[in-house]
Amino acid sequence: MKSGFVAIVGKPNVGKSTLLNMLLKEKVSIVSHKPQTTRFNILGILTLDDAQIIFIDTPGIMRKAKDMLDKSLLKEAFSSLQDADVIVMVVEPTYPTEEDLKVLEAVKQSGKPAILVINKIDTIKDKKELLPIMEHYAKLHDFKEIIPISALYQDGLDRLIEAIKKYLPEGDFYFPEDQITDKPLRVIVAEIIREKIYQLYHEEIPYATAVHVEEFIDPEEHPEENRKKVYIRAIIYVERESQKPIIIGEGGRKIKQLGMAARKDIEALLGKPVFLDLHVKVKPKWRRNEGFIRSLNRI
Ligand SMILES: Nc1nc2c(ncn2[C@@H]2O[C@H](COP(=O)(O)OP(=O)(O)OP(=O)(O)O)[C@@H](O)[C@H]2O)c(=O)[nH]1
Ligand SMILES: [Mg+2]
Repeated sequence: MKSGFVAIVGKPNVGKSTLLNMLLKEKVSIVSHKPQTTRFNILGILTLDDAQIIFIDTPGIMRKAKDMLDKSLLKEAFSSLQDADVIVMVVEPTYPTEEDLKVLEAVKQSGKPAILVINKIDTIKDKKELLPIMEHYAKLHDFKEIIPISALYQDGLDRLIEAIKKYLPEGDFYFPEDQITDKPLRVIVAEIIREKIYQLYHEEIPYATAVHVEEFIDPEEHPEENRKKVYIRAIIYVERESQKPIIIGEGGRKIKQLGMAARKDIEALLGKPVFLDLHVKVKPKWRRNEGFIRSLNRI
């Protein structure tokens, strides 16, 4: 038996979370077209016949931290390298940017076996363009393997899994075979709401928003509550009073749209009808508040 931890690292928006979901064939990590979607490390556990691969999806490593939230994202991403047995560094099919080089520096320093994944190859017409990029990366670091993939179109994923297995240590499974993530349901639900915020709102709003699930009552576990649906009360935190009406929208239309989109996904996840009760609160300068940031993924 082989088992171990595999950190998926890279600059923001390269497709780390997409890759995790596609490898697991389950959605455990949220995805958006905007950078800096993932805010904390999330485990995705893939149990095979002969191996358990525990992926760590991480926040994108950005060039410079502007506030406490950025610092916390970087801290999470770098800490995954300490925990990893194998590193999967994800890049786009281009020559390295400054951010890619910053990621590479951390990979080098970790001293761990690393596989380079060149993602989004569906976006390049002539696959020959990949060769000089692969050669360039091969000169920068002694990667165990360099594997071109398209996470979105599930191209090259089997090859990646086989490569990871080669470098995993021998050992017993860490998690029960049916467990797919370390995050409690409440955190996943808060993340689904945040994903819809990234999809529905623009500019600063997604970045100024945090979501916390305050109550989660499943009638199957609490028959005394006399409810028909799962009751979920979630707070959407914004930084300024002026952001509240933007979240709510004219006549409450925008938050209704948000609630409907999030509820659909949460119901699919739980397989039960849900009553989603959304509230908006102002938490001034929460992005500078370390304690608050930390509390968000520890419900
Ligand atoms: N064309 C194409 N797009 C992809 C592929 N993989 C991911 N994407 C897109 O890239 C964008 C970012 O994907 P994410 O998975 O959120 O990226 P991430 O690296 O987790 O981003 P952060 O969490 O912000 O660091 C989304 O719009 C994805 O649909 C791919 O193989 N091909
Ligand atoms: Mg992500």
